[in-house]
Amino acid sequence: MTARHGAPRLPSDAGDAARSDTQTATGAERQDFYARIGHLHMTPLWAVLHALVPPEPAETCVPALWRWADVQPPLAESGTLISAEEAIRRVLILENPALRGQSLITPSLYAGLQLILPGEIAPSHRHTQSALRFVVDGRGAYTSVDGERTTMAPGDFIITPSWTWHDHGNDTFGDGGEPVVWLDGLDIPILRMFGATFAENAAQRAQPVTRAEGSSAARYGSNMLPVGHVARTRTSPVFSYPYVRAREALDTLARHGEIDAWTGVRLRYVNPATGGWAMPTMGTALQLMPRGFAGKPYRSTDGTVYSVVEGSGRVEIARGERREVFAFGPKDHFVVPPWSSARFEIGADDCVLFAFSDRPVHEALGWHREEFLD
Ligand code: GTQ
Repeated sequence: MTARHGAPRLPSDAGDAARSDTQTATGAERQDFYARIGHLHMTPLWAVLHALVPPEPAETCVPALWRWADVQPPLAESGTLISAEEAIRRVLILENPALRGQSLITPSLYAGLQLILPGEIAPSHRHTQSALRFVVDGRGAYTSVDGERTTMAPGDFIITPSWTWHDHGNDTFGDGGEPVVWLDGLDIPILRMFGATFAENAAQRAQPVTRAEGSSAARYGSNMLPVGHVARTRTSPVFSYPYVRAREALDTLARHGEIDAWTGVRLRYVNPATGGWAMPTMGTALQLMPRGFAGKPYRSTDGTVYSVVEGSGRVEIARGERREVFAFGPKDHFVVPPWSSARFEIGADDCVLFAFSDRPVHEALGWHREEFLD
């Protein structure tokens, strides 16, 4: 900075300029200046500072509910419109009403409902995005990850780690064959933001099965690890977390009365090799709230997607003056935006919810915040 120009005296925001006792330019002069620096692809910070650095998170999306009764018929209809083979992935994306056309359920998360019919194969591919599956309806479909199949049952949580080959199929036939629907959660927006999206199709439609079903569960998911195991990634080597076991754990804790006033009984899915979240970018949890539970409001910086497994209730989602109440039941999905509070009231049966968010990212980078409100 030369003496001729002097030290810059920038008002902290546009409003301060009026109070300044030195200079300043007229509105027209400023507009002219902005236009001139605009040609240099520059813009004044003071015009946008308040929006860039707000006192608390701006509202970037809205609460939304997808009722199974509304969603199931078009999902079934999609099965008559296109095959899994042609679609590659036959998914109806859950789009936040405030973010239509962007394949976003929150600014950082993607969610969709995927349908596989008996006899179908969704062909093998891999991508840098991580995916989670949470089985919503039907049983008997499978997903193959790196040569090992996992058969799906309602409430199972299954992981597709970044850059692993995966195909989905459903070889249940005849009377026993069922359409299977699961919730897909992917970190698509996060990788998009970082410019790190890569994908590849496999040569074969379905990858060869190279390991017996249950191998990963035996090796990593039995509260034991192979001696000498070294975690090479942050993703859990247990790629299927069956509902029966998770449900039993919640039930035992609930019966012993360990009910948190905000969340009931809430357990997170863990990577046994690190103790961390099961996936590096998406945190997953299963939550039981007993019948009649009337919870207190909770909010956190991680916008959260819920899949209702059992029971029914109401959730009040609030942010400032905005307040919305959704009545929900089994197989419904809803989203709680970042920094909106959620308060649950549970009906006549115990309620189980699956939840996922980008909390591991917030925690890893040191900016996660949560509030337990009254
Ligand atoms: O199953 O691989 O919902 O690649 C979106 C992108 C599912 C998948 C989605 C995908 C997949």
